[in-house]
Amino acid sequence: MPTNCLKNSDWCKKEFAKTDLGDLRLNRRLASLAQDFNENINKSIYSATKDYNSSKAAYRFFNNPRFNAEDILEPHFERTAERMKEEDAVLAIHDSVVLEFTNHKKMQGLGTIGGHPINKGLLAHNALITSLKGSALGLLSQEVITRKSTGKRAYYRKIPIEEKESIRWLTGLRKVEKRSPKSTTVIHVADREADFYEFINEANELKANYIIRGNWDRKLANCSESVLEVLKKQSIATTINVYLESNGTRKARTAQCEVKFAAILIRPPQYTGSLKNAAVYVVLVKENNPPQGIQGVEWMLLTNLTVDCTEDALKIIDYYKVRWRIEEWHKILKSGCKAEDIQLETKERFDKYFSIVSVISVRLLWITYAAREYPKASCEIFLTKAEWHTLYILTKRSKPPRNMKPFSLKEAAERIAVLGGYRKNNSNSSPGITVIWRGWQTLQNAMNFREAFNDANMLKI
Ligand SMILES: [Mn+2]
Repeated sequence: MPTNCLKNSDWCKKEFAKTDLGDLRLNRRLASLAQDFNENINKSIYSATKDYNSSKAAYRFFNNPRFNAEDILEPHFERTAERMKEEDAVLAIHDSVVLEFTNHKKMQGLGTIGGHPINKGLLAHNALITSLKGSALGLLSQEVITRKSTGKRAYYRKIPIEEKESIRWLTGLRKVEKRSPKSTTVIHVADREADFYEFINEANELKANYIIRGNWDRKLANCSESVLEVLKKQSIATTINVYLESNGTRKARTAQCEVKFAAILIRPPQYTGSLKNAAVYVVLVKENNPPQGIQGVEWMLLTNLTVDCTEDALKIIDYYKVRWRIEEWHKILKSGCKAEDIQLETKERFDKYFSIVSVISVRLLWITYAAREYPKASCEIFLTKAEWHTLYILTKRSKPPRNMKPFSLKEAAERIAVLGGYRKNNSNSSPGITVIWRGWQTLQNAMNFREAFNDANMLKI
């Protein structure tokens, strides 16, 4: 259990305590803005701030050219690194999320986002640190990018990686390696987008561990076969059940998959020039009998972690499955924080706003999964006494007994989720991220009422 968790209602102050924006007032403004957004995660800047003056101050803060989004995130990166020190090994999950602002006609600094050329937006590339089991410890890198249209593919291949958009994956890798405590092993995890030779090469150069999903079958350096041809000849190591969450296009289901693994040597594509061959382990997860008309699971996982036995292969699969956390975090940013609805006129202003809500939403992700990883821990690691008392009253409709002990983390998360519409249907189920952020918002509203009634001397609880 990380003892240096993001704690109770003071956590905004603590998380941003080491902020140095060059002016004390700015540092304080940041902490109070973070507090406002934390209490109003789905609201506009106007309605999240307390009054006209504070919303004016918020806009002034975002307009201030003397600091940038990375200055805001710096103290959070440091806190994340501190939390990492308590783990022997962690995952650094890298991924990009598209933020669409097509209807924000006045916003400057937008780029293409794919699809129709009329669609405009930004691309946020992040590295989310989690425990090996998937509790979020924080971010260690964030970059918001304006995409340019890339032109012809053949030409694009030839330009050096430093000028390509995919440089963001290397930048993320370098930043995480630089900011990580030396005592903690970091395993970088990414989806198919990171399957390009420069990424694998860079990880090897930095002596960084990676697990990425292969995007295509390739010929090997030391024989005439391809990766999949080599795997075809391998015997099945084991069979596993993979639970697939529902997403926009598929229903949730459990897929029965066979697992194979092999050690291979891959070679750089010609256009990269003089890069060295790379020794890689490949783990294949392939669904046996996918339902009719549905494309079966087929993950070709590439890693530089040693895979000598079935146990090693299963570990790689388990770590890769945690990658899904970053997709859930994207969901909180978009559906929970409604980051795409925010009205700011330039990319620079948006970047600053985005860095703050990113930190807040990572905490909600942490609550969701810490409750599963450490169910018996006290809820006081993320709720104040007033908060869990209020949670008791809201969900029990009665007064908390005297000398009542704080809820366990699991029970508190479940009660928050109930406020967000969660109905437990079997004893093994745990609430997901959507009901948690909705419930969190309800609890924060209740805290506001409670404070107002207390201030008005109309309520003593
Ligand atoms: Mn992706």
